[in-house]
Amino acid sequence: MKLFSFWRSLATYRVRIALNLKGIVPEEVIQINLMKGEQRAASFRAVNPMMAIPALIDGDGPALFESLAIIEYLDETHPNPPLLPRDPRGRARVRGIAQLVACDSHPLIVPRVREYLAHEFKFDEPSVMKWCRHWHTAALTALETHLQDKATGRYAHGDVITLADICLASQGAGAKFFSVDTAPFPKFSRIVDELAKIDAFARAHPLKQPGAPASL
Ligand SMILES: N[C@@H](CCC(=O)N[C@@H](CS)C(=O)NCC(=O)O)C(=O)O
Repeated sequence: MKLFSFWRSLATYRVRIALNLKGIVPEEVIQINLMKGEQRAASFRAVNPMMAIPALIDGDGPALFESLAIIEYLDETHPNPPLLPRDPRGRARVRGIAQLVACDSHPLIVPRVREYLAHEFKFDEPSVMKWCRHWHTAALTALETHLQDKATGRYAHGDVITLADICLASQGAGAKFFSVDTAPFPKFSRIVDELAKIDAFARAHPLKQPGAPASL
C-alpha cells in the first residue's frame, strides 16, 4: 500500500488511525505538502483529480480517495477489529456522526476554501479564522447533542471504537489547529481525551508525523 499523506491533513489523520487500528503498515508514505500547494501538481492530480489527500493505492490500484470511503474499504478488506456496529440503526448512527464531521464540517475549512475566501473575497486572516471557528463550533454543537444519546458509551457509540470515534478525533485535532474553545462540549471533550490515550490514535496524530512542528 502507498498512502499520500501530510502531517496537518485531518482527513489523512482519519485514515492513519484506521490503518493503525487494523495493524496495516503502508509500504510507502508519500508526503504531499499542502502548505506548498503540492496537491495541485500534475503528478498528484493524476492520482486524485480533487487535488486533496488522503489517497491510498492498494496493490495495482487504482487510487482510492475520500477518507470515509478508504476507511470503509479497509474495514471490508481487513474486518478485524470492525469499525461499524452490526445493527443497521447503529451503523446509520455511526456513519451519521462520521459524515457530520467529514462531509458537513471539515470541507468548509480546508486549504482550498480558506485560500478562495482570502484571494477571491479578500478575507483577511482573522476573518478566515472566524469563518473556520464558526463552522467548527456549529459541528461541535450538533455533535454534543448527538453524544447525549443513550447509545453513547465510553466512546461515541457504546464501548468499542468505531468510525465515529475516528472522526471525533479529527474534529478534536482541528479544534486545536483553529483555537476553538471545546469547553462548552464536555461529552465531545471527554471522548476525544479518552481516544488520545489509545496507541493507534496517538501514533496517527498530526503532530507525530514527519515534518510536523513540535507544537502548534
Ligand atoms: N472529503 C475529503 C476531504 C479531503 C481534503 O479536503 N483533504 C484536505 C486535507 S485534510 C486537502 O488535501 N486539501 C487540499 C486543498 O484544500 O487544497 C476526505 O474526507 O478525504
